[in-house]
Amino acid sequence: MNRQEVGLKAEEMLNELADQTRMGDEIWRYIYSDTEKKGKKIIRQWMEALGLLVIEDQIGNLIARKEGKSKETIVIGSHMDTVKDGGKYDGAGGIVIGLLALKELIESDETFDKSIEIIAFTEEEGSRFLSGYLGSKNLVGKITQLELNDTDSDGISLKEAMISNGYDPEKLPKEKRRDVAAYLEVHIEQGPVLETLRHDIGIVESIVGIRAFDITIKGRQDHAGTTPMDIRLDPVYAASKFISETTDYVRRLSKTATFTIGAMSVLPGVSNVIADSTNFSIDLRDRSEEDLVNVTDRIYESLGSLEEQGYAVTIKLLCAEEPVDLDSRLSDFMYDKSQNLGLRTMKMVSGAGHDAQIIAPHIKTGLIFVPSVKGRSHSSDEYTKSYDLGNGVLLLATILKEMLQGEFDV
Ligand code: HGY
Ligand code: MN
Ligand code: MN
Repeated sequence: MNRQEVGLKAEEMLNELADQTRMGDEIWRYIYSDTEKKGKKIIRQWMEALGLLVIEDQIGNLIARKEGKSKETIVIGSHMDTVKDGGKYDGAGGIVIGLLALKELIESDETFDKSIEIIAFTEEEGSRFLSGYLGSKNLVGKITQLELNDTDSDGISLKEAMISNGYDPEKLPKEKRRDVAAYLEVHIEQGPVLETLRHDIGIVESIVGIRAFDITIKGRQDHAGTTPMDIRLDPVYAASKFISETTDYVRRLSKTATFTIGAMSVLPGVSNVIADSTNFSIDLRDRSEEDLVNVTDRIYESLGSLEEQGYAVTIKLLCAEEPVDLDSRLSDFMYDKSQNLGLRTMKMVSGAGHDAQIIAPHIKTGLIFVPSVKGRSHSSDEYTKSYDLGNGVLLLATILKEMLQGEFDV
């Protein structure tokens, strides 16, 4: 395989997918959006060009399959959705690398002991439904009422969105697929470690746990000029104090925890009015479940004390994923394969969430990182060099060949 050529082909495919699925000048694909539908058409063409049988599952994941001698299946893939104003590589990079690795294997005309599927998962990011990871949750039968009742910014529930897009919530599986022997995902690192340490490949050993909240603090709307400072119930002031105190607390508690307020709004949002309410998101992550619980308790405590001061506080827990260790035998096997290919390889922890994290507790899972230039991601500056995309294809094809031929007994 000519790594450079394959890497350039991957880059060309990612450019096409990005350019065809912009909303205005932003890349944004979310579940059942027109841009996701357009993206699916492109990915389906790529899958069908490999001669694969392509179907959609109960929630809208795109699944392409090549039968092997046995029904036991190796699944590869990643997510086809993006964050709002996202990059070209997050998710889609793993789908394209998977397709090009599969193309190498199909062209080598081998018949495989196991079957193989490549899946383009929907709504990993949760940019429409904040519970997120919906496609991979469907693979393991973990879509519950919590997800089905989750509502988007227009108040439409996932259940209603499924029905209006022709999917039947009643048909969602209640348990994991029994025929999947292993899941492998290639993903951009979305951080600076591989580039800084000048490595080609990261083999992920564990993925941080995540807690996502939606918080509303309601105070008392008043005149900005005539209301003395000491009798105000200003929700923006209360929120800012909570955010800075909790940020400092997280910094003191752990070197690996992250606490992010990515979205914030103020109502009625007028400069000469003390706000009625403020609404904001919390994204809390750490590799230690104990520290996640510790900070979560602190969040409830701090916001609870605002109620005693007269504020009304609503806390919605949107997503709670535990830290996950990936299969060590599979990681060791992938590490060795990567080293044998002459790729500078290191083991690492993922600070980003992935479909792999949802699947890992139920199915043997491996996660491979390729470098992100300057560690940038969830931004239009996201970039991975074609050379590194080519390495991802080479490594995945090498690993898959052994797994499909039963030389690595999953
Ligand atoms: O938020 C994350 O880490 C992932 O991109 N969903
Ligand atoms: Mn992402
Ligand atoms: Mn991702």
